[in-house]
Amino acid sequence: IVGGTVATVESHPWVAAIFWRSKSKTKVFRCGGSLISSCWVITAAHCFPEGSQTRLRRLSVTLGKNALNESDPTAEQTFRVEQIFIHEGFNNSLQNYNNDISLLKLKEKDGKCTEETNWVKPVCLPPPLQSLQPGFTCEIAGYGKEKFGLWYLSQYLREARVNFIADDVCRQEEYYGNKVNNNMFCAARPDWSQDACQSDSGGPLVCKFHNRFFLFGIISWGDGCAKEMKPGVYTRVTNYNQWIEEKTSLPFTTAR
Ligand code: 4AZ
Repeated sequence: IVGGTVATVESHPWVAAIFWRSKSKTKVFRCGGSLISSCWVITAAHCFPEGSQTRLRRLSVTLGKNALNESDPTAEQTFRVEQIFIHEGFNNSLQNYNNDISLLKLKEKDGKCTEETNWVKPVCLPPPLQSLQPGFTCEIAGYGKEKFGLWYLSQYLREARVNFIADDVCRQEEYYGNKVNNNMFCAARPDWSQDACQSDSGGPLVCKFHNRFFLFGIISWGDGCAKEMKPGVYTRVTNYNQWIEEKTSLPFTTAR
């Protein structure tokens, strides 16, 4: 996160940290994610370049994490991954980030996955095709870089505010032209001071309605970070309600 502030996980209790156990047994941070129900975390597809060959036993997911390199047993809940679904339409050999969405099923421990606490709580999914007004302010959070090209990640969870940008604006040549399709949307600070950055990907863009947070975007890509006319690009979650229901067999979009 560029230009944001340190956040507590209590204010983003759905934030997931996805780790990969390297050959030398160290846990390497891979991506952010969001808890959408007790056993399911949603993230970006490009977090798994190995695709269907991803070795699940190397993955772990921690919820309730404030500091990336310290553990807090009171707040944190860590799980292995039982199943991974990478969107069938994701094909990054084209480097186009279309359908940049995936789901991780957490492996139960003693018959359950996450337990709701002050630090761990799922986010709501917005109704299908629910749109946002240009200029509407939402929040992003992650453990990613505070500046593009730095060699280290943030030590703490950080948050920033970005505004939804109209599709026709983001498709102008000076922005991203036809690189942005309907499965994506753009968001940025009007003064370009805050943005997601490297290793924030997979993490949440949430917007507040009627005092609840809804997951509208998954941090996906961008040209650099906090660069003028180069907004962050997010997976448009409202295009995927049916896909999510299909994979998780959970009804997310019935009346609430
Ligand atoms: C990345 O590499 C990345 N400024 C994520 C978001 C943005 C740029 C890069 C948006 O994970």
